[in-house]
Amino acid sequence: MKINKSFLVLFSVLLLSNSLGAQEGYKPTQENLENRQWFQDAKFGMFVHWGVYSVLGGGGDPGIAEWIMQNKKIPIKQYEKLPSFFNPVDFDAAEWVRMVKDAGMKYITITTKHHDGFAMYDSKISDYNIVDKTPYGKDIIRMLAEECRKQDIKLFFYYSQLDWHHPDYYPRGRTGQGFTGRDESGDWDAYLDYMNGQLTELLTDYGPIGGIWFDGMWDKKDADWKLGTTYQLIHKLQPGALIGSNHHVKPYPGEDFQMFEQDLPGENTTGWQGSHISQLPLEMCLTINGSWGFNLMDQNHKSPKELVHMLVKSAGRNANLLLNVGPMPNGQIQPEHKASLKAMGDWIAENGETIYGTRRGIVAAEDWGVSTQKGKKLYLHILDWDKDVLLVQPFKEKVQSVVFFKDKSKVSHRLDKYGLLLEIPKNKKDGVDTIIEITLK
Ligand code: H79
Repeated sequence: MKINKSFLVLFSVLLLSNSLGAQEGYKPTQENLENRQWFQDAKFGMFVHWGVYSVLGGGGDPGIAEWIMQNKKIPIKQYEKLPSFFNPVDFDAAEWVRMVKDAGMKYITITTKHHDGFAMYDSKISDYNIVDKTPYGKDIIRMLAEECRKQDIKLFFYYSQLDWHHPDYYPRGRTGQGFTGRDESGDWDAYLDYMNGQLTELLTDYGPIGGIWFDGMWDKKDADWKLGTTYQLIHKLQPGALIGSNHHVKPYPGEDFQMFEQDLPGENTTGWQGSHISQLPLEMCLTINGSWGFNLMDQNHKSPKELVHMLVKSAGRNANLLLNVGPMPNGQIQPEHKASLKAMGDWIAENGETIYGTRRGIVAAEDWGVSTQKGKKLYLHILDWDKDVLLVQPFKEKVQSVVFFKDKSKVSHRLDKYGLLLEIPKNKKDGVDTIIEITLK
């Protein structure tokens, strides 16, 4: 009996430490639930990694960008010179948001503070911010927030819990150690207060926001982050704001969506992704080349076709695509990336009906492609199939009609116990995505 009891105590302690004090018993408000639905319907957003690191453009290394402080072991004293070179005179919020709309994207998620600890907004509780430390001296987050409101685009804030600059981020985690030059001491609770203070600024001074996109908790995954306090604070300030965290493990109570970095849900090519797929809205984030922040040497641009395929494959797995660009230090988006976004917008203008507002369809993702669905409309997206017939199986539903989405011409098909056999003649194939529209009975 005694053993059982202590086992129970141990078990609940383990449970508690596992969820790191997250917002246990959290019940999302009606507004939050509606926003989750909006989010799932929206399908496509733009991720922006912009900070004083952008000035260095990776320092000639195609594999380095927003991590340059860590990768090149730049002490804080030296890194603090960077803000004085950050002067994005060509930044035009209206142009960015226009570009986002033309790409068919419905929201923007932007770095308000990355791991380097530099605030890209007018923080009052730290002068390590864009207004106080750069010659530019303007709050780009405010400009963007205003423009997003004008053009009906939702704005989400990326916020790094990990901080390579703050003295109280102590004990240190896996990164940002001795090279930063910080004293080997600090007050963890003071750091959490600071972080909650910045989040309070972001959630009170910029109007209604889409949500908070956390990153960096993995740096100290066993620390007591007091997530419950932070998540409660956010949900109190803006109950409709969605919380997600890129901690690479199963979502904690209080989170409203789950994200996957550089991988489709369930895939783990990066090697650090958890395999758990929750019932929450899902989002995959992806670099448009190989870098998050601006990198001068990175020529690894994904083609428009690859990008459309990622959007479609995400949708077919119930996930949004958050496609990242790293703006240049002058405030412009690289022309190659603008062109790709434009190409995606052109594709979506034709085919958006098969993406927006859909969910993963009844046909599971296969090597040939995926399905999306809205009510009785089932869309098969054939992305990679060069034969003239395709057997979709299992397929148990009755069908009313089967047509090519593009021209609504009939698709010859046979439905039997083996599945749905489709004929796709060469002249009906599309180089990017052959979409079959099935109306179910
Ligand atoms: O903001 C972008 C990146 O800077 C950030 N997340 C995206 C959205 C990012 N940080 N780290 N990573 C991406 C790669 C993660 C590597 C990890 Fe590890 C592997 C984290 C934990 C294991 C190696 C060991 C790096 C940190 C510890």
